[in-house]
Amino acid sequence: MAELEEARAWLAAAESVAALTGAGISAESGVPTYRGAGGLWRTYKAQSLETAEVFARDPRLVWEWYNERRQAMAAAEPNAAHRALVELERRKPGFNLITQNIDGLHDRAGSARILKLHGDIWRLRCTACGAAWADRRVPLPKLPPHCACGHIARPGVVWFGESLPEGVMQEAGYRAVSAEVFLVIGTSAVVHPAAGLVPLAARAGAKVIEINLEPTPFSDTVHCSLRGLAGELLPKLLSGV
Ligand code: BJW
Ligand code: ZN
Repeated sequence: MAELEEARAWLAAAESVAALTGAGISAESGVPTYRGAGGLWRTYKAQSLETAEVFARDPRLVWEWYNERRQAMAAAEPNAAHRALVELERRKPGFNLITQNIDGLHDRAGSARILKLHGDIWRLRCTACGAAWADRRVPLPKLPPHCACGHIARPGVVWFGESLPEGVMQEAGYRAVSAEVFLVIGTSAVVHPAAGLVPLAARAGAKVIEINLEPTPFSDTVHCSLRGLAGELLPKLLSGV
């Protein structure tokens, strides 16, 4: 596969590498994606539970959904693609991982520097005082969970219409424009502002390498679009880099 060889050469020569990951990187661990075949949002019910409005109306209902997803994610193990990015971080000190995922599998694989654009399902945040904390209990003993101040806590994730965690997008933008090679792995690249990092990196001169089972809005314009499973292609791409 000449394309893969060329992409590997770009990676080998680069000091500054960044990756943007999406739900597809965790699909082989058994965590469902959002869109596409088998995606969570193929059912109307799931998507409608991931909004601030529904949470305000019925926090228990929303928490039941998140509690189920936490159980499924806790049972999942990081796969070869997560592990390949840990190895890349070890070999390239200038590597930066930007993820849209909330499942914590990059942390569990051992990646140390992770910019989480859409939060983390293993963190909770108070709806009143803004306190935030880690809670990995599965299942949560009482729904909805409460903050020490007495108010209801919400999942520490970002829903549509909400701002991304402060400073994280700015740093991700900086990493994208500083990268010589920008990997885009397992994301449909339709959710903004995350998707905007792809053209941002390209305009700043990065070689953009996409790995996805299906074409995305950027497949025709990236420098290299590899079609297949992240857990197979990523270790191949990074071997010997
Ligand atoms: C494989 C594979 C395998 C499968 N190997 N590949 C600019 C333009 C247009 C709209 C907007 C804009 N700026 C903001 C917006 C609005 C909105 C937005 O983007 N809307 C568009 C969808 C139309 N964005 C927001 O609201 C964001 N906030 C924001 O912009 O704040 C500023 C603001 C506030 C108020 C007003 C205006 C501006 C927030 C976005 C939050 C996203 N939240 C979610 C849910 C997280 C919580 C939860 O899970 O419960 O994040 S949505 C969901 O989508 C989740 C994901 O992180 C995100 C991206 O999905 P991802 O990762 O790409 O997954 P999939 O399923 O879409 O794709 C999987 C891919 O993998 C597929 O391509 C497969 O082919 C592939 N694949 N198996 C390789 N084995
Ligand atoms: Zn509180």
